[in-house]
Amino acid sequence: MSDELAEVLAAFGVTDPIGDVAAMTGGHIHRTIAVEAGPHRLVCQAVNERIFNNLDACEENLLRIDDHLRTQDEIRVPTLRRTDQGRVQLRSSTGTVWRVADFAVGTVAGTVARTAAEAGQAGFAFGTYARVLQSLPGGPLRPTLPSFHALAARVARFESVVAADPWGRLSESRPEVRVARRLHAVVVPVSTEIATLPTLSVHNDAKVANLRFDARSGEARYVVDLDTTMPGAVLFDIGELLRTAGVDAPEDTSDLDSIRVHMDRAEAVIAGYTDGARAALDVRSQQLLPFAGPLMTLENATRFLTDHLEGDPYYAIAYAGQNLARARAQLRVAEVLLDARIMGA
Ligand code: GN1
Ligand code: MG
Repeated sequence: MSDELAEVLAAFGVTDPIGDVAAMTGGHIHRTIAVEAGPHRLVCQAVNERIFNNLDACEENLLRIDDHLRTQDEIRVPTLRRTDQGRVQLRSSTGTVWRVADFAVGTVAGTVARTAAEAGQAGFAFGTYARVLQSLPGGPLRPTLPSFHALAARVARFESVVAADPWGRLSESRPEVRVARRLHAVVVPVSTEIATLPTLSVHNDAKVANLRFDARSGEARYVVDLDTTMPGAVLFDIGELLRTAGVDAPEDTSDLDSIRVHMDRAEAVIAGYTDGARAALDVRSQQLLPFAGPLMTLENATRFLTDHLEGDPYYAIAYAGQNLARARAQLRVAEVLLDARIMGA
């Protein structure tokens, strides 16, 4: 591993001796490590190619986003190191694809929002990101994960896994399957309407954990995890923000009674987002807004439950049953967000 790291860092122009190496555990998909090398503090990411199997689309999008965001200073993204060939992804001699970025010194990772101010910051950051990307030269970004937020297709897949029950985990998951189906009946029809809204370049994974906050001021300064930035509806990002900033329970909490919507934070998310985007929502998005949080949350819950039933091939887990715990908690979050009928202030 350290030989591989040295090889990768050298290709990205860092030849100093490697010091501390520590795992960064926030994400569920890639393997990410913080590395010190001489004066450099770096974030090295081993790309999960099973999931991101269109590396060309990722490469092209990341280069375009990086080039464009460097022309302004309203919102930052981690500076990606480039090889001599100008690439941001490199396959090591052992076959893993790596990216290397400079660590955002003076910032801390987000988790969930704990105050309305923090929720507003999170909304503002992702709204600003979407607005700045509207002037991206060269046409729309490429879809890196096609049909990423197509709930109906996710539900079809879920039902086929329930029918096959390949790991014999259905019997322990029956209550969750029942709740998921009840929510699917309500939310899938709305999701097909949301799918007809205008698309622009949005983040598509706009959870608070994909932001980095200034350690002193609390300002949301960096948007991270850019590989799903591609055409999508603004409501995808607002919905994901409501899931993670309107509710403050950990994603896999077993304390379901602690899950409730903080309306002040939910309203701050929406106000922050539209401020950052410098645009009010269009009429149809405004009408569908109460479903944005339930849609994104139910999509996540359905994916977690599918993954549990399939033997956890997709999301990294820290303990047996974590995907079922995530599904159970997120189903409750979807219910409370649906009941809250969030319309914005
Ligand atoms: C994954 O990579 P990470 O942890 O930021 C997932 C999102 C889910 C999220 C749930 C490419 O995001 O879609 O909403 O977990 N990313 C991908 O926390 O599937
Ligand atoms: Mg992430």
